[in-house]
Amino acid sequence: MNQDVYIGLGSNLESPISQIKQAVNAISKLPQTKLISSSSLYQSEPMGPQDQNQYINAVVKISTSLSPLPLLDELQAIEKQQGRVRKFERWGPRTLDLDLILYAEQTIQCERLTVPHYGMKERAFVILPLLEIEPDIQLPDGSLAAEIKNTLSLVGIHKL
Ligand code: ROI
Repeated sequence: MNQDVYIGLGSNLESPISQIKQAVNAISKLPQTKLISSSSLYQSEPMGPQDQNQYINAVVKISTSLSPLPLLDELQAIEKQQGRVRKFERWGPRTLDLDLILYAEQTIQCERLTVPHYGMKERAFVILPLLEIEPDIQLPDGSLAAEIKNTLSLVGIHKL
């Protein structure tokens, strides 16, 4: 069965704009998957340690028959192909971060994966691009992304 899935992309190292474009292209080629839409790119101030570059963020919508964990494996393989090195530092800089933010209307809690993404309601760099491609989207708990946006500071983020 095909499911609508939203993926958040972020990069602040090694030509972030190219990293994001390359990742969207790689996502569009995943097995059993169709790219439905992709947001504009957004430049955003880092959340977390401030001694790192600004981020480029985007969200894409796919339709896929991959189950959540096989899809997570594919996304982590793309991160690795694009030179992501996992560091011990929490919230440090990264060449590419691919987050499974929503998987249909499912709530998933397991060791490797929490869906919806645990931080998405606090992150303008997820909510703004998500709303751009899906203005009416609702989270599994019934909250509307459009209402979440009203609770967020939009300082330090702009569409490119
Ligand atoms: N900050 C911004 N602006 N964008 C991100 O994608 C991002 N990703 C992260 C942390 C380090 C929390 N900060 C971020 O993982």
